Amino acid sequence: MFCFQCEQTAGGKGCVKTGVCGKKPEVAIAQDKLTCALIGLARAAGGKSPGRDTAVLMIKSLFATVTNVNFDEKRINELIEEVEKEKNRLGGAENFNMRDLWNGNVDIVSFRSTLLLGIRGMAAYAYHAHVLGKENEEVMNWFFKGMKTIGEDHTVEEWLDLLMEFGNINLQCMALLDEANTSAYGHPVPTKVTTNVEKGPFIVVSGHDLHDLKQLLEQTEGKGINIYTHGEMLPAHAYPELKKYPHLKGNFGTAWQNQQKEFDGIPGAFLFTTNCLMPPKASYADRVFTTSVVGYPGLRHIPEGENGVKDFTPVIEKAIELGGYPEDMHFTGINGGSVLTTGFARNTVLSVADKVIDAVKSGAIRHFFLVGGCDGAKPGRNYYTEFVKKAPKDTIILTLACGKYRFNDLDLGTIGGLPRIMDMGQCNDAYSAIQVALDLAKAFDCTVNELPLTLVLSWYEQKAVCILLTLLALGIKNIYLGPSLPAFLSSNVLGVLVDKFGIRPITTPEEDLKAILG
Ligand code: FSO
Ligand code: SF4
Repeated sequence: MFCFQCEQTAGGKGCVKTGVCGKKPEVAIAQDKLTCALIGLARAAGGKSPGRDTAVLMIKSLFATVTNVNFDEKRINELIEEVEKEKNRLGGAENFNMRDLWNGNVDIVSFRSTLLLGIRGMAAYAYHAHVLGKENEEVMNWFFKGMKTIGEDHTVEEWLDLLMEFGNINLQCMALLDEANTSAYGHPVPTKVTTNVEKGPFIVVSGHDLHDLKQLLEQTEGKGINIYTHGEMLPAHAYPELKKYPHLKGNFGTAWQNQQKEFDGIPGAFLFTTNCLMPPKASYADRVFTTSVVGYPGLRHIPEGENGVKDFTPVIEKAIELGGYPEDMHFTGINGGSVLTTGFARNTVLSVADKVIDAVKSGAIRHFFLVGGCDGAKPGRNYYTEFVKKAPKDTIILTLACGKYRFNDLDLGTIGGLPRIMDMGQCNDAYSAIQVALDLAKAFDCTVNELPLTLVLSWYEQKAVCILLTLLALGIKNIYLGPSLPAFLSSNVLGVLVDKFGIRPITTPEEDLKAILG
């Protein structure tokens, strides 16, 4: 096997014996085979979507190769079979040669991998939008164009153009998902979320799929079962159409990499709607359920029925059987706080834009930091906690995705009524952050690069790759990136990104703050 798609890849180079994430070699090989078959499918389709069902198969299959999503060889093989069948229906084409996927000229492999991994990330977002009934032809077409092009030769300039074109398409895809989420559940509003768990049966919902959460909330209504969010599901509490359910009680646990410790011995059921699933320990595997593209051998899977309707009865029965805690339990975030605030998506922030602009003009707000991205297990990720703690009192921290669990239980006070930490949502809500930055730039009559704003990003998996490419396509410069740089960037490709965009690896919070604030 060979896999270097995520930040925790073995030795910072590549997983070759088995995945650090728990992915077995046979699964990695099946995922490569699936990828090569998808290139074949894109070829057979002539580099554009031949229709809705084929496009959904494309995005579902790509999503199944994202880190911590599907560990089930059988399910990957089923997808390969479906893809082959569809490819032949379209007249057939050669698959990409598996040997060439990660081998060859290092710079070409680097460009190819960067585009492929970005496409995998975007597939997750397109899939979430699709389950809410939102699809965009241009985005769907680009999956086929992108996958076809991955199997072809290009010059360095062409690869760079493709990456920028992809970044712009991913912006459209994130816009689509934003529209899907807000039209289904309303615009997020600032919401305080407890980390405590009440007595009685409960279900913890993880991942990014709001539609699954909504269905579960409906099916548990009035049954005496409480629902808690986990990880990237936290921002769900802020959507009016989800927060209206009184049994959506709070948030359980911290970021994904702590699940094996935090789930151990818990008397509740767990539902994984998307990444990030870790191999479950025997002590709690009986209460973990997967749905959608998520899979793990031996875990119970909730399939999709007619029109996307799911029957969560097995999860509900498990929660009732386990019974929950006999009394209310007190839990905290990693800094000891027990209240998390979320819901500062674009609508909320832009509704107080005048206040923000005045505060910047008067000097009350000196700088904004977007400290966002994924969390992970490496000790170096403490940088982000320290960075936020050490950021001067006249600065605001915008955040999104699961990296915020490093600091979202801190109370850093307010500036002119605005909280100093504002959680904009999930990783896909990078779209919200982009809209806020673009609007502020308009108000100040400057470019985003001229705003008193610095992006300090943490990456882990492929959704972070597609977001980064979108930021670069928008011309955003001088992004700080950590905790380590992607193994799939060769030194030449990295050199190009550094020259063109001023991307810089994080150093220490003190040094970086000094460099940014002068
Ligand atoms: Fe985290 Fe996992 Fe949202 Fe990622 S849960 S690491 S960027 O999948 O997707 O933030
Ligand atoms: Fe290794 Fe990451 Fe690939 Fe898992 S997803 S096999 S940890 S590089």
